[in-house]
Amino acid sequence: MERLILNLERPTDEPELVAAVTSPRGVGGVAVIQVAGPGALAVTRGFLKTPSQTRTLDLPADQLKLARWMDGEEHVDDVIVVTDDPQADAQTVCITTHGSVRVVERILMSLQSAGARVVSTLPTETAWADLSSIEAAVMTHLPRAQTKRIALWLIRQITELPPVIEEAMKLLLQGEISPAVDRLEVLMESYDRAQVLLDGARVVIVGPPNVGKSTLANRLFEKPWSIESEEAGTTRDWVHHPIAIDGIPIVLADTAGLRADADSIEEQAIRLAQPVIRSADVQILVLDATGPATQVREEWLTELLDRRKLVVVLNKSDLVGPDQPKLDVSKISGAAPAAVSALHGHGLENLRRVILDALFPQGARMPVPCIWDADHRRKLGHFIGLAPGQPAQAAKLLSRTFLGCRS
Ligand SMILES: Nc1nc2c(ncn2[C@@H]2O[C@H](COP(=O)(O)OP(=O)(O)O)[C@@H](O)[C@H]2O)c(=O)[nH]1
Ligand SMILES: [Mg+2]
Repeated sequence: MERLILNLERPTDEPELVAAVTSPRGVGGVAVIQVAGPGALAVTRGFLKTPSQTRTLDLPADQLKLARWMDGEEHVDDVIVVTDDPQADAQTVCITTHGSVRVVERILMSLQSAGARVVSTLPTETAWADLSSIEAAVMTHLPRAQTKRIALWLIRQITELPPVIEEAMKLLLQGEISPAVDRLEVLMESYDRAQVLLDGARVVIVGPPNVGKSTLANRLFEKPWSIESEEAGTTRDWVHHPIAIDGIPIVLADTAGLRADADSIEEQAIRLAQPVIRSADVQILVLDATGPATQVREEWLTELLDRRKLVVVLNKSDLVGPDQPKLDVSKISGAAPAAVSALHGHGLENLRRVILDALFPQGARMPVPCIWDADHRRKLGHFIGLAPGQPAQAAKLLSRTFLGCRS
């Protein structure tokens, strides 16, 4: 069986034939695949027949055509195709298919077998030739937006980014290098935040067995996706799903309880979860509010958890009487723990706020203006390097990259 290989990196700067799904991921009624680069039209046409299958399809510029996607004898799907300029060396061909994951994958496999490299997003320079570079970068990354708020934030960059670039250019031309560089560096720093907003922040729930991690995860998932049980050691794999808090996309993962006397399957689950826990943007450590302070093991704090991204949750707070002493977690975290009852759904609004505060400890949550495109970041870094020695050249390149129309 042929396999679809998704390339996330661009190895060369040479123009090349690439294909990408440019509609949002997931199951939808339709999906859009774009093929761009040298020979895009010829390669795509090799798979297209007229609906009656009698001949290969004629594709004039900018005309939508209904066609049959044939891979050898296999009728994969009926699709709608449009291309920009059939006479150009490189074209962009847009294929609208049915949304089934299998149909999309099958068409990508056809294209891959004909020499196209399948990538996660089209390189900005091969797509959207009639748009400005900033508009093209918005269009390229828009399918990554998982919430309406993120889509609107990205679209706002079209109007908010040019004034800062213009201001930096003006400063450069006036010889005010340092303030110009400061402005550009603020943009550079916004890149990592933009990736978190576009891909979803990674938040993981950890803690000892039976403290209510899965019950809490299900509350935050708003679906019973993780098994809750009185029996310790029930969660034997890590379960993750996308959620949104205040329009911020998050991939939330529930993990197996951390304990030393786990059986072999559980032990594997704990081991598999470790990289997920370590690389998370926020770690929610769930503890049993009625349990002893010894439920937290010293080695988690030294080996697994990171105090800078830790949120401590005292669950089962419904079982703590008003006169009972509170579990002291001051040794684990400087911040006050969030008291919740996952079972009864208490304290969740506060917890959601605490999670966002931990995700974005400083600066604007959704920076405007910002840089989100890898190519823009690379070029901006280069221009910052040029600024002290060749400010006029840096200003010219800034203008060409960010302000001009590309065709
Ligand atoms: N009283 C009370 N029980 C809870 C709460 N959260 C979870 N539980 C119970 O604790 C047990 C273990 O829950 P589970 O979510 O499976 O814990 P996990 O092993 O940490 O994932 C189950 O019987 C839950 O119903 C809570 O807030 N209050
Ligand atoms: Mg569990």
